[in-house]
Amino acid sequence: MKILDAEFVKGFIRLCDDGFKQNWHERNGGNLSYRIKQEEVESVREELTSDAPWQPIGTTVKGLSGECFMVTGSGKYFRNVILEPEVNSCIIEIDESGENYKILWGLSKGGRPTSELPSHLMNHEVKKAATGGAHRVIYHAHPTNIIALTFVLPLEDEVFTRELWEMATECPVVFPSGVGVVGWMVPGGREIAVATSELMKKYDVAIWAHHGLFASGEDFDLTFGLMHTVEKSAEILVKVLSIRPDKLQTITAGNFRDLARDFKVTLPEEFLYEK
Ligand code: 2HA
Ligand code: ZN
Repeated sequence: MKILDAEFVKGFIRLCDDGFKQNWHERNGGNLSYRIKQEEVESVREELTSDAPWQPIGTTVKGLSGECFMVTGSGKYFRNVILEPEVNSCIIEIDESGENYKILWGLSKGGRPTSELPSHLMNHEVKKAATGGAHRVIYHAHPTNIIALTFVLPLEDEVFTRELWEMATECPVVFPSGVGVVGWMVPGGREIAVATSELMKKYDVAIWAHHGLFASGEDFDLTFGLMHTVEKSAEILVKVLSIRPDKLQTITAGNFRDLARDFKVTLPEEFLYEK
């Protein structure tokens, strides 16, 4: 099969376009990676080449050795992925040691995989282990309202989770484990990758203060939907805080416990503190 005919490639491209249309990807902002299923790799094998050199990832992901990923390119624009996927994205393979990658397809006019490759791969490693292999997508975007909130709310998991949950009844059902927050750090390196992947052991969403958001999920719909839900909730909170600094009424801790019971989700008590 041709790579551009494969369902996973179509899903990857569609997410990039949807994200751009949401205004989450100014210039080259954001990046996306998908851990390709073995049968999907085989289905497009005719277009993969193995003569590119191994290059260092910048961290070690032993749990991903031999895996292949589709990833956006460093410095590439999300809005261009739909026009020229083979120029703006690539398929890479991880070596046995988990320390190097090799490009098998794409970036046809040159370039490297996303500058956030260490964070993407360390998140994949954690999520693969934590979900028995179910999670396959890691998505980083720059949604305006979540970023705005990182200037006015305490950078604490408990505060962000509770405030976002309160903004829409569906939120605790969509992200019942909550959201984690990383204080401001230099992006692109191993240090922020370690901090983010540590949070991903517990959460499917990690906020980077004054920068953006990472979301993890089983497929493109769930991962995009998670990003969308979190950012929509942040938008409501920004509007509420813009109208007045306090709420006249809200969803209470007791309401959340009732919701958890009826919707059969577990909501950790650490987020249901009395205010
Ligand atoms: O420019 O979003 O975090 C890509 C990024 C870096
Ligand atoms: Zn970014």
